[in-house]
Amino acid sequence: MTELLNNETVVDYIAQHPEFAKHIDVATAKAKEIGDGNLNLVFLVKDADGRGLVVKQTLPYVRSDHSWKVTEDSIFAEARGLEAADKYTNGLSPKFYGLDRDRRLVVIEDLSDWAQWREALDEGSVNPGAARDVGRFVARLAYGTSYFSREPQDVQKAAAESINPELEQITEDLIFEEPYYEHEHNGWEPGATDLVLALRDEELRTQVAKLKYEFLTNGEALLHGDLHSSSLFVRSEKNPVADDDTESPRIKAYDFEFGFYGPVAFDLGILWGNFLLAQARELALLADGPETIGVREGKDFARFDWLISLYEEAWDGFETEFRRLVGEHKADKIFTDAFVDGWIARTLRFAAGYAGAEGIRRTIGWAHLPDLETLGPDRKVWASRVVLTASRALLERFEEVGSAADVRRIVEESIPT
Ligand code: SR1
Ligand code: MG
Repeated sequence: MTELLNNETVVDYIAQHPEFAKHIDVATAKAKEIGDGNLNLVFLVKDADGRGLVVKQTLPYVRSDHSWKVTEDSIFAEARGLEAADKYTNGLSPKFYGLDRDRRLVVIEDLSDWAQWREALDEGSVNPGAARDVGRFVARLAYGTSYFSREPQDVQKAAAESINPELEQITEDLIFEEPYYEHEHNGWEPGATDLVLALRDEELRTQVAKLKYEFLTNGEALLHGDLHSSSLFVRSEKNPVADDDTESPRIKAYDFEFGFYGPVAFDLGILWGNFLLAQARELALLADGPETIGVREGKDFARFDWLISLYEEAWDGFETEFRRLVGEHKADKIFTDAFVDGWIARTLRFAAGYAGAEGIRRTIGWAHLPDLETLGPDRKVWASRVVLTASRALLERFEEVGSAADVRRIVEESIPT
């Protein structure tokens, strides 16, 4: 097991590594552990002038359950993802300063002027253009690491090097299995039990099986692998950007430890599933009781309308950017326009399905999130029911989806009123 750093030893560590120390004044640097994820320590190291860097070190266990052992090798996926994102996504990820293989850590740019998107959303933020940039991020990473831009042997070698079986297994279990069976990891408010038990039916399991099989077998591009709103930074009041500035990045994607060669739709679907959680939270906060969920009379639905527009904004960012890149250069001339159209349509359908799977697992599985957890018991039930109903509809109907507007419609139709 690698020796874990702490707030004191991490500064000594940086001081002994000139390639990292050059980014700050080590003599005045102080560190703080700021990690809130499950699998890593995250140290923000800042000097007296405010210059900083971040050290992320893998834990050999799940932070909240030390008996659950996890490989420390996920740091290699982290480094691989950071490197690829740095290379292909044009500023939509933090700068990567380096990997220390022995200490199982990476050092990256300090983004403490940015806000974690989930925290911002849970506080009621509106972030114009952020979803579009996440779509662009997915498109650039997908294009840059796949057969669309690279030679087959090159992709196959990269795919082989990117295997990440232990973390893939976590996703397989937590997203594609446990929520659909009785399992000790599951948990929900009693007021949602009818919807939870109804998920355990063969037809729905078959839909989930299609998504899981795609996840297991379609190694088409390097994925982020866990692209939810806590894996994204957005602009904050400390680093604002003008509304008409369409070039400066509005997001930075981080936390690449779940990365592997998989279906591009998975990243988009996880993102969409987290939009659904934010929408359900907003609906629950706007309602006075379960019977007034979605009732607009006397309420300000402006922010909800923005939240529900994010499926289309993210998709448009993805599709427009992907088509632009493929239009500039395709590595394989037999990838005709009709083939590209078909690939995009298929990616959309699977993304809709993955959004449903993410909505369900975040509501009743092991990894709940503050979006619903901080609502209080009544509102949590109302929001859970919205997420479960919409997610179920997405699982049942993902193969019919022909546009991001269809995804929005399926969700809207699931809101009780
Ligand atoms: C044990 S890890 C649980 C979850 O946290 C991560 O962010 C992934 O979403 C994973 O499923
Ligand atoms: Mg994470």
